[in-house]
Amino acid sequence: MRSWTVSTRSPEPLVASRKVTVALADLPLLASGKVRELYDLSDRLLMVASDRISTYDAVHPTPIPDKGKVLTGLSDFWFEQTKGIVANHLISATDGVPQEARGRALVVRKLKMLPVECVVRGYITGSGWKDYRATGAVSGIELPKGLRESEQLPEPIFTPSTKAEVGHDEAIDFERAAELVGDRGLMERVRDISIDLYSFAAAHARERGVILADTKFELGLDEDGELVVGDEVLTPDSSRYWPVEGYEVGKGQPSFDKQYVRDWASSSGWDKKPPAPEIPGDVVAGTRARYVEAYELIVGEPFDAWLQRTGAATDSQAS
Ligand code: PZK
Repeated sequence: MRSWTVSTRSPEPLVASRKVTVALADLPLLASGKVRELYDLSDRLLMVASDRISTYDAVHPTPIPDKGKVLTGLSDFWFEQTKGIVANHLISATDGVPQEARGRALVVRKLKMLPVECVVRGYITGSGWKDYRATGAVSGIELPKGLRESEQLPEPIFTPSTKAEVGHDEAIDFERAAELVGDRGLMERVRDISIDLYSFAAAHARERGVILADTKFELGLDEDGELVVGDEVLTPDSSRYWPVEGYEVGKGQPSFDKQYVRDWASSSGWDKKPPAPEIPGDVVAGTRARYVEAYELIVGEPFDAWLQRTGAATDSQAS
């Protein structure tokens, strides 16, 4: 009896490989959020960040040029910086990314996502401030009395929430999060990893003149059952970044990226209910500059380096 060895994975391709143009429009859309889309690449996913911006939970009809590329570049940077803390879902910002999406998209691994949002707060603000004022606690964690709005907490706290399909995520305590995940030991690891990620990023940001007030992670399990951080990480859309300059306890802080839009919106007469209005050109330009500034401060290189590295179309390629 002869036995045959059949190689299913030859070390070299039998024919020269060629670039296959994949159009975004031809990919199956797996999920879409207010400002991003997730496409199915069969064994992987393509996460695409748009230039859309939301304020007061409403998406404006006016895009902010390059916002999606800035957020994707920041996410890529943080994935690289934090891979020693926890594995992440990033595969590539180039291989498998369609030309039209270069710079604004990442090819990522498919995960089994945990059914909770992993929020970490280093400062008391937003819904955390609201809950603290009402109850003295956030997500079941009792906080010191007498905290003032935007004050730094004695240590970062893990304040999970549920993933709401529509409307706002609901704050839950650790025990409820453990129930939803179905494994208390796993949830303890998720909490500790989330706090480590926040602490690392907050220290990095603070050295560059930016306060990372809070952030939200989404973790999942890979095919080997290993914990992996997915989604976008430590972007201005998943985090509150405040400029150190002008930081003042006792009041709400201006957002690093969206404050021009919020200030303009507040003075525009808009009732802050959908539909959101068009944003004037000068406000768009100022906001784009803030996003690019955030990238350059945090990553420490020109934003153009990201565009070059990913083969993103530049103005000179416009047709
Ligand atoms: C996944 N979302 C949220 C919704 C988005 C993102 N690596 C992964 N594996 C499986 N599922 C997801 C991920 C990630 N990340 C993430 N929904 C599913 C979401 C809409 C648009 F870009």
